[in-house]
Amino acid sequence: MEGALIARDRVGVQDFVLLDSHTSEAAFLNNLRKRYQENLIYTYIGTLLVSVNPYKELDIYTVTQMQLYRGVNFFELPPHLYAIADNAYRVMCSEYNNHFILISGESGAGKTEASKKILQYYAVTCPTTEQLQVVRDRLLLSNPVLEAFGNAKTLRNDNSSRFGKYMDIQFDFKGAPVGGHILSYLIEKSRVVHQNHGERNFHIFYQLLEGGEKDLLCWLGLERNPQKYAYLIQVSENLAISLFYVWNSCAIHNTPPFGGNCYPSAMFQGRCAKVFSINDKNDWKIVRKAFSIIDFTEKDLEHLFGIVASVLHLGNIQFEEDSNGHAIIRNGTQIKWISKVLSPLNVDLAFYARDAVAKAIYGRTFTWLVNKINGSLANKDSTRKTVIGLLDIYGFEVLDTNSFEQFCINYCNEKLQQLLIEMTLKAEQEEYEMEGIEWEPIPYFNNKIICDLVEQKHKGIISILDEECLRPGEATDLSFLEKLEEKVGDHAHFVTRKLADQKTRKSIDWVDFRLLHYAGEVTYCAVGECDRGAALEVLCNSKNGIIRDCFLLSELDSRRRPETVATQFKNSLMSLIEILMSKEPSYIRCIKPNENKEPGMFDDCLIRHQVKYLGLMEHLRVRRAGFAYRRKYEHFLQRYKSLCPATWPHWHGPAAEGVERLIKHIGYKPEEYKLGRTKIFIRFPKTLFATEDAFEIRKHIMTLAAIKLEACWR
Ligand code: AD9
Ligand code: MG
Repeated sequence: MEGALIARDRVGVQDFVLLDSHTSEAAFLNNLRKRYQENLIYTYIGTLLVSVNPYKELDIYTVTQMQLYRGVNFFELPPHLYAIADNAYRVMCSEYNNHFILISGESGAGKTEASKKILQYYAVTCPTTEQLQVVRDRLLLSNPVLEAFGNAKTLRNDNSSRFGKYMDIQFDFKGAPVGGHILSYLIEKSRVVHQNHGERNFHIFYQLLEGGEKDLLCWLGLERNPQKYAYLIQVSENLAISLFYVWNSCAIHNTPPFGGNCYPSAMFQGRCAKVFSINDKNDWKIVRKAFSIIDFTEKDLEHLFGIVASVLHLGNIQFEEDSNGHAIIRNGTQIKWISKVLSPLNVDLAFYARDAVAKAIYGRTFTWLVNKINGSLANKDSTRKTVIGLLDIYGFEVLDTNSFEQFCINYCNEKLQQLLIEMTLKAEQEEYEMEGIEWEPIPYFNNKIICDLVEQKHKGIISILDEECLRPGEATDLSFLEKLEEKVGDHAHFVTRKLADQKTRKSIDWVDFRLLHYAGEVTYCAVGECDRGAALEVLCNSKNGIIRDCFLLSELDSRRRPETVATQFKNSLMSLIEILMSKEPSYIRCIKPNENKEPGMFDDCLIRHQVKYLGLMEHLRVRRAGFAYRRKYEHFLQRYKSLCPATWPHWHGPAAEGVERLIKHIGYKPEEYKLGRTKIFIRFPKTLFATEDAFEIRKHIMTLAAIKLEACWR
């Protein structure tokens, strides 16, 4: 990790490493609060950026500000996202390697805003040509489209990402952005058919109804009023299935996965079509424009909006019982295929299957959308490119009712916390050991134990879930819970509700279990999810091109046993971690200052909790106790060799010896550095700054000399 920092702020310190007092939590919070109250929302811990959501527009994201940070070592200016972005970019250009910026923090902490601001920074400051403007615009405009389909108002965040996103920005050898690629992770499909009170469905539904042109709505058979659509507002009659394993299993079974269990009765939808902070009408215009730039054809859009409308229509289908106990459609016969497909079911199951179809359609359409955007961002030329990846995932969340999706979201956050620990705390300490540098180990909480609890082969929760899915018809909520108890019951981070509510439990409580996550305790309950069901065949034969692409006939082959949802998610996270591990990291840790989305309000208790679980104190201790910078001998020598006559222009011996000569010549004091096996370790930022300044002056002199020489020759 390289870079350089110095305290230049008037308020507190801009790098926690420079706090005078010992590294107490109180001092840490004081500094964060003092700065936050002055609208200084960014502070460093070494090269890691801590950001506190201001919940108001600040004047620090202008083009002038961007230009200010461009090409400047980040110690020279107040801490900023742009400094992190610029540092990654500069190292990428000079060392020609790949980078990623991991943005983490809980729901509403400011991750998505940060990632958009970084993308804008690259769009404005990187070199470009007229031809490349198109790529730049597409990169930027992929955001409103994906947000329309993948974000929603939740209680915690009016624009909450309900999918995980990793975006690679590809740069050519001149440092111009020439393409991109997006990986998306598990969109929260259950939101399509159900939202908690005070929350909304995905933005696109409201945008289409509010902003959609009259003709378009007419063609889609939609009315403008969201209150008309069951999936957007009303008390739904759909079912919550108590089987935990159902979450996962239905990707592999074609039968509705229950029988004889008890269901909670009505579930309440969001009931909040209008949100003060959201202008659906305006957002619709932005999304429409974005579609045209990202190169969607009219046919694509026709199909896409057709799907959005179908989901709304689907939600309005009501069933009633005929004399045989079979479901028949109550309100109209216009969607005959639905009744044909669903009528062998009883009414409860028909509602369930209806919702399952709606979720499956939406989920797969989202994947189609990402692929389509990727097609338009793809760079076809085969010259080598370097990338900067931006990771913005859904933040850790604890809701009143936490289902499979929260389980996946929180597991994903555990994995990223683990990555950060591996790449910083653990890696840092191991590096000292490997390099033979004396070091007093700093204790820290390693959440690997929780990741293992979830993902370990044969023994982890996902494996147990999968096993249950192999026993359709036999597995029940109880058997699943008993399996969990048997296999992970005495794990320190696992508690079942059975133990907690011994007396009061009803059978439905039995599916509750609690995980003690790194960021807090979460009780998970089960809500069913059926991906497929009997309607699959109809969907495979649909006239809508997108639907046909999304539901392939080959899926009807019953010999194929696709992976369960949880296993798919686990595998996609594993490959994400692999992608990240192969790149140079930068970290942004976002903090949510209060639960009310209120500007200026610094809730000590809430922030202390985040500082704790994000491991910021441990990070600071490791940073303070250790060496601020380290560099491979070869790289250090290559960069600074012009500062010493013995190493300039070439040093022929081992790089380590060259570095020793070099630092002796420029006067490093013994307490300022240590020499490891392969790297030089520099304790204080100021030592590196001085060297960097000397290098800049030297470079300047050499350039002038070269110009003079050239003039003489002419
Ligand atoms: V979630 O896990 O997707 O639910 P995020 O992504 O961490 O969450 P988001 O970036 O969406 O949170 O920020 C939430 C809201 O805080 C935004 O909609 C803005 O209103 C507000 N916000 C966040 N960062 C900034 C900022 N730098 N300046 C001004 C901000 N407002
Ligand atoms: Mg977000």
